[in-house]
Amino acid sequence: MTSPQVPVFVSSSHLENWGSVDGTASSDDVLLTSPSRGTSFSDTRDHCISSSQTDMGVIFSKWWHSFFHYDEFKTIIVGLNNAGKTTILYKLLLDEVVATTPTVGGNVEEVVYKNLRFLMWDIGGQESLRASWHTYYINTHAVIMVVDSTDKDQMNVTKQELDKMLQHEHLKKSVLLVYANKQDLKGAMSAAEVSAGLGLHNYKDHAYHIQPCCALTGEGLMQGMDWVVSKLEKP
Ligand SMILES: Nc1nc2c(ncn2[C@@H]2O[C@H](COP(=O)(O)OP(=O)(O)OP(=O)(O)O)[C@@H](O)[C@H]2O)c(=O)[nH]1
Ligand SMILES: [Mg+2]
Repeated sequence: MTSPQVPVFVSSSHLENWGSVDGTASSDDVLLTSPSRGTSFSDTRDHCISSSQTDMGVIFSKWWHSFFHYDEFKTIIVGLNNAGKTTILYKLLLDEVVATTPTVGGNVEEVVYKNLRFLMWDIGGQESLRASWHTYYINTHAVIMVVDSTDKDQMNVTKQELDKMLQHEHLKKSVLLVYANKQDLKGAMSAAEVSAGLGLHNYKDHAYHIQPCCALTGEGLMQGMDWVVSKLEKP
């Protein structure tokens, strides 16, 4: 396995986690608007970065952005619970595997990759949260759907969620990247099998790409992002 390419620059300036403390997923936990920038984590976070790191990130990011201007692209990371969304988000952001717990609400981070700024919304995939996914769709440039490639039993559920999503008017112009995750595990479906299971060839109105990956090693993650960049730079 080759080691993953590290993003050109990552910023931890825009770190926030939202959700309830008791772990009970509820649509009331979901914010309709972007959380304010630079807020330090609350105790509900499912990974650890100190607030001083966050403050330093804010200062550095402001300085950085005073010299360089980036376009910003909104990206939502969706998929069933346990698919690996949060692991992928923080692997992209920090190039580290963080310990996760099921996300209640979500995480939002800013990742700069190849001079493009991505505001990435990682949305909890528990069943009770899926009904609220649509509240995040507005102004989305890219949808990243993460699939646990070992979870054959739930492919149909994932397909139904994807069908529903892509019919939503706010996602009409979004590009779709599917990460066929957990390729390191025995019995994982290949990208072609995941693609067939999701019926991706039926999506005539969306540019899509399926990328096999392993969030733990990072293998495949950058290739997926390269495709997103190519589509957003030259639609
Ligand atoms: N073997 C293996 N495990 C992975 C991989 N990606 C994620 N995991 C593990 O899968 C579990 C779930 O990962 P999360 O990132 O929390 O999943 P999630 O999609 O954010 O789940 P929700 O927040 O509940 O929606 C964790 O134990 C991860 O370490 C992978 O590529 N390979
Ligand atoms: Mg999560």
